[in-house]
Amino acid sequence: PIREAKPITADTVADALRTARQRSLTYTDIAAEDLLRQHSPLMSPLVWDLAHVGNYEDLWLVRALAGGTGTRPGLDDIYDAFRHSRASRSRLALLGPAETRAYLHEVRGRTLDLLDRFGPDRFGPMAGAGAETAAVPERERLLADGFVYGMVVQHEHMHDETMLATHQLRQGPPVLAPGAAPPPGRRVPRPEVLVPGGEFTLGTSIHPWAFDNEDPAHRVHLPAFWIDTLPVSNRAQIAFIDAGGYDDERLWSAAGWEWRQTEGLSAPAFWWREGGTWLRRRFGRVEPVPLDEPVQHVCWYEAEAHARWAGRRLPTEAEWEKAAAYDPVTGRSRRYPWGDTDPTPERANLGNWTSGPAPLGAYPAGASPCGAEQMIGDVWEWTASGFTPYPGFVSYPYREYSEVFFPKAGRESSFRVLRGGSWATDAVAVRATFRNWDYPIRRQIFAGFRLARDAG
Ligand code: AVJ
Ligand code: FE
Repeated sequence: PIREAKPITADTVADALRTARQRSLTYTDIAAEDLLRQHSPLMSPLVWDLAHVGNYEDLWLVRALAGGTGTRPGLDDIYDAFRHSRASRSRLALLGPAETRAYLHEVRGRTLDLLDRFGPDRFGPMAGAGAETAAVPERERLLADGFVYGMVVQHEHMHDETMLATHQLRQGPPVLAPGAAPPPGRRVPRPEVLVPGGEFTLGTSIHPWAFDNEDPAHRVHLPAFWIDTLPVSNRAQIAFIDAGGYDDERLWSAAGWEWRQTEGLSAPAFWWREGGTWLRRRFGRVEPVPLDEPVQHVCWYEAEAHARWAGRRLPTEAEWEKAAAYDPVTGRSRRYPWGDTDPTPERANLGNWTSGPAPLGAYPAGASPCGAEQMIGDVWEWTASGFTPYPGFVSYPYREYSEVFFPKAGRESSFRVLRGGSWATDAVAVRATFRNWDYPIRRQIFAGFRLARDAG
């Protein structure tokens, strides 16, 4: 296994918990009515997300480690994502904003007490792996390498990103402070890069905080392919629009065309044209669409149509991961495109540092071994792949994270895999092996795409 650059200690965990909580509280530091409102049928009221992260922490840290009935028994039903659809959550007997913050504070107090009891000495790396792990008592396994703390931290960051998507859908004047200016873009030396054919390792069996769906690592052979150095730009999406791409049925799959017709899709979400200029609304602010920025708020069907128009295709998730992480010199996959060290603001745009994607070419230091850039951060990238288990997948520690989203045997997935994280994803919640998924119609997420083609 890779030696962790920084050992995972109680302090590292406490810091990570604090950082995630700071985000959650910042995104919910708004008027009570804005927290309780259903801003879109696609999203939960923000106060539900907030209490849900506390409930998850209570389940997976307080109760899983210490036992007992929980910090506030009786809340599990309301905050169980599988029992109530997002659109129905505003009608539940939700905790109010002040009560929610008090609940989170109480749970966190218990978590920090537990961190003293189940401290770094309990986080020894998993002794052995595979078959042996079955013999490890459940709590020991949850604690190895701080896994369960990592799971809870990443879960909170996922909901923080979800809350940002809710903020983007919210009508009315801005309530979030804009972020820092991103680094400037630049023209890249080559528009596309070649990934030679051959085997590489997809997924991970050794990342201490990876989710079950990234595991097990396995060898995959891919024929040679070309992939774009950068994600598709707003400029290219406008060219697709101007070429009549949204009105040309031949470019769309049958399901995609049906959705395009039903929804009247004609541009990415949050865009409109005024005179000759494309404008967009971002978190309550109106601005001209910047041409040299990755396009976002497009669904998978739009990405697919654009790719067909361009005479290209979306990469599979295996292609995406090979382009992002495979190092032909060492023959192994890196944790991130640039190596195994944690993301920094020089290498990737993550964590809502900039409150939007950076211009294209802004991260030469984040290039992967094959020369692809901005693979981590900026925009989630739709891939051609459905969300299916890797060979030998075993659900851990709970089926509802991934397994229930996998298709039944012999069926196709209803979801498409997204890779690489967005500007809104925290650095701790993404890596080259990380797999996200959503329905091919979804546009409220911070997703764009990158094009590929066979090397013939
Ligand atoms: C991995 C982003 C698809 O938001 O539905 C949050 C993450 N799982 N709570 C989602 C998740 C449980 C999940 N995605
Ligand atoms: Fe959740």
